[in-house]
Amino acid sequence: MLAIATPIAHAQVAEVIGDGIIRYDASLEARQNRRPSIALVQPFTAIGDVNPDNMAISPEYSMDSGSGRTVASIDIPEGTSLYGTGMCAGPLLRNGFVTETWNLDAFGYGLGDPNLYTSQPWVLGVRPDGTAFGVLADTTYRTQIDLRGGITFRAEGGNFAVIIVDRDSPQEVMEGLGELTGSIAMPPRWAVGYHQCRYSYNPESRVREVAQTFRDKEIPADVIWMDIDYMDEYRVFTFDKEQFPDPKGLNDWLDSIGWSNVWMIDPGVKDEDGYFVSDSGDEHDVWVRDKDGNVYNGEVWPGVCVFPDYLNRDVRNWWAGLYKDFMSYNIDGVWNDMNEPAVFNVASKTMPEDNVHRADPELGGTDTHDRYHNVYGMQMIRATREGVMAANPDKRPFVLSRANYIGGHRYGATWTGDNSANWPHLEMSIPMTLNLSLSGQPFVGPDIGGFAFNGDGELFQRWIGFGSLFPFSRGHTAKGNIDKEPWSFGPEVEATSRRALERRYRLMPMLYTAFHESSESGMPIAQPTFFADPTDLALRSEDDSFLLGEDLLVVCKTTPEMDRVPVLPGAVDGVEWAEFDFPSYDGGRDSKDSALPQLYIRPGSIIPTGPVHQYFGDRPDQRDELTLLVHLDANGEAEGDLYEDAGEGFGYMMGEYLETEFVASVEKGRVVVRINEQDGKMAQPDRKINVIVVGSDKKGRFED
Ligand code: NBV
Repeated sequence: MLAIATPIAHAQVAEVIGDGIIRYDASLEARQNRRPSIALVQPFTAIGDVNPDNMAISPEYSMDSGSGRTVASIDIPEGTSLYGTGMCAGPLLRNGFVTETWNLDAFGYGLGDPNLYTSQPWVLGVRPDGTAFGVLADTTYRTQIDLRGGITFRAEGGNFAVIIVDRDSPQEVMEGLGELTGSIAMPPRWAVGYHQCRYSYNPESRVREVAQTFRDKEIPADVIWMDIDYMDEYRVFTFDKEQFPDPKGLNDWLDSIGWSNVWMIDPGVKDEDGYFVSDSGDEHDVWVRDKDGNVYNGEVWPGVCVFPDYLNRDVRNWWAGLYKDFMSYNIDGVWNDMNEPAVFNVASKTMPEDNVHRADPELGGTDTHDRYHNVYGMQMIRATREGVMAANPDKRPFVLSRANYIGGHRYGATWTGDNSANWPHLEMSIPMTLNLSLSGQPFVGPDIGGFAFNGDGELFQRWIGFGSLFPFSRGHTAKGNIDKEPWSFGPEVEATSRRALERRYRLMPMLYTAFHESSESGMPIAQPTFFADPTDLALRSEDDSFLLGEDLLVVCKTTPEMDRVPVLPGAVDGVEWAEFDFPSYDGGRDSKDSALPQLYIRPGSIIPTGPVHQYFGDRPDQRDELTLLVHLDANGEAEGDLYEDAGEGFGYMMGEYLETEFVASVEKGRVVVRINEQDGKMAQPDRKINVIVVGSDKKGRFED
């Protein structure tokens, strides 16, 4: 049928809700009846009115009579580059693509699939002059994002607000998104380390074997993961008595050799009398119901299941309460999988859209699944996080979620789901990580090595080479596949993997500082290369490199032949970005390795680095040594920040941290680094501070 768009001419209304942030509604009536936002940190009230006709970037609302969807079209200046749109399998630059928000168990996904595991109805636009804007379609309903000419959102569920952030740079727009949707909490420091997973490490002797091998081989890693097979026949919050007879003993032992642990919990609860989660859920009336008011049943791993209605506060409290006992097994972190929610043996792969959620009034009140589908996973991890925090009030929570919605970064990290062990997926994992970062989820990364299929050693070493520098860095693989630990492909791949992970751990001071920066401002941790110079059009579609924080450029090799030439940011006032690698460190072995990405440092920056360590806490004083990498700008100056705290607990919220700004200048032909400013109550450690000058043969030193 021909779709006819009927314009709602000039009826739209606009209000200022922040600095350079305007919220539009289709009409005054639409504004008055606007549904509560689940994306935003708070409802935001108007701080001023504007005339939408005068705005450079504004939506035109219409109705698509064919599909019944509400349409918001945004004209964009010619030459604007578009990014974001959440989790999308394909290149960084999103112009010309059409995607849809509808969380899906997308095992085996591939290039160009319209919808994957998470929903972020947000587009970042960068104009040719480097100024930028972001557009949020503030709806949880299924929404098509059409970037074939301008930006068009076509949403089910009637009217929705469009929020536009218009600022001078893409970085400032990302800060605007942070103001709107909040930022991540500081994770425990162990979660910023490397994670090792597989589906599954079982029985527990295998967990011990893998964990011990990392330590024996001195390959840095912090976290080992227990996938679904630890459970008693997939019943959540239980343990298989034969394979995992003593989970607390296992976790205690892991602790003793420096490992943190993460255990999986799915939303599908086996519908079974006598099983405590099922019985307790029945008693508290927590399950999602079908259109006729009966408890909804769907099949997942344990067989016929019931599903908690996380949209409801009482249900979230009930779910959170389940973590009290669970966490007492000395569990550190929780992985919520299958929370789109995935349902087996149905064409939709999820629950019926006319199922009913008894949502809190603040979330929108009782309504059907089509409205709440995209936030089911987000509300699940919200409840999980609350439970984990209540069980361990002195520890920072770590939760990983497969499904999510824009704003869900407030509750947990996300990964890019069930990718495949092949070159196109390796390549895609960079732009996927970046577009999710640009959609407000900074704590993100792919399954390193690829989940589905085996792949070979070459693929693995290339992937861990740069995957070790993603904000969330985890190796994983599916059941039935070959082993994919760093040593599984022989000594050469093992050596490359060790070097890759040693780099991550050496860069930890700057990586942790980037997490802090993100937690303050919403700034992505992995940033697209064009952030180095948003006016340089040549960088706009660079897929093979990324920035870690602002100052470190990671240039990856994503084809088997290593034959692609990436576009690098140009010189800054005549000074090039300087290539750097850590000097040899173990008996003369050089860390230079052609499978590893090249690292470049921005002119004018100071990057704090530390010694190689095997895990968080393996040195008596983690902050006992600091090496500052200095690359001077054209004026012979450089600066950089370092954020430090205990890496655990909430003391940092009470000022127990140390933020240091270093500055470098040239004095009598030598580079001298000094502390310019310091903030926080944490004592300055008594440590040696080395200075390495990069891109010049000048010598450098630190002076108090
Ligand atoms: O729990 C098993 C897997 C898990 O390893 C993977 O990471 C998730 O994305 N899970 C999906 C369910 C089965 C996948 C075939």
